[in-house]
Amino acid sequence: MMYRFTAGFAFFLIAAALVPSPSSGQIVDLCGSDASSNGGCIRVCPKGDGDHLSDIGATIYVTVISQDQPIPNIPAADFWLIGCDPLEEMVLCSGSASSNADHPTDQQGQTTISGPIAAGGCSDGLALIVQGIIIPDPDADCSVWLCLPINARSSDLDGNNIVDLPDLALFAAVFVGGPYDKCMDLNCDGSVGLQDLALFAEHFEPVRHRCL
Ligand SMILES: [Ca+2]
Ligand SMILES: [Ca+2]
Repeated sequence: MMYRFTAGFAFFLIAAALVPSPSSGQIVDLCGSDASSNGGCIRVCPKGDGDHLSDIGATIYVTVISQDQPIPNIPAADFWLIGCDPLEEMVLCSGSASSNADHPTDQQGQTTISGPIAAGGCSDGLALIVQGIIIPDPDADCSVWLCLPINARSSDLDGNNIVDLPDLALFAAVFVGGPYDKCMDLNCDGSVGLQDLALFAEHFEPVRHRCL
């Protein structure tokens, strides 16, 4: 599933970074923006009916800066989240609005992201994209992505954005004594047990849990 973010997607990110924002006429300053969250373990689902970030106390607070000036009026739909590590990817539902901001940026360039995330797969840490640009970490001289300490887990274990029998087979293989797999540890408590089975079952409805 790691290949769902392909070279084409990377090209899109690069191209977007070179284009001034249509909403503000400014280019987002990669090294001036910031985001924070208390972090936590969030259950995501392709249908977008998993946890809300606010439910787990992990609301993301964002400030978007360009040329040392805040950028107001960036549309809520211009924000979305991806997994920090492309090798263990959280697979977003294409076109979903479920990881967008709560509202456009205000006069201070600030907004929040507190809703659910429509996705499958698994990721330790989430990175934030604003208008096609991945926000870098200001505490690391912007040399790496800013990685928020939010671990995403989904019943869609194979990341094809459907929760169905192949996902159940993957879960069962670990549940009955297979080696620990953090992606099956749906409550992020360090083991795979009955609580994880219950969480898996909540979203095991093959027909309903496709991307919207
Ligand atoms: Ca699946
Ligand atoms: Ca667990």
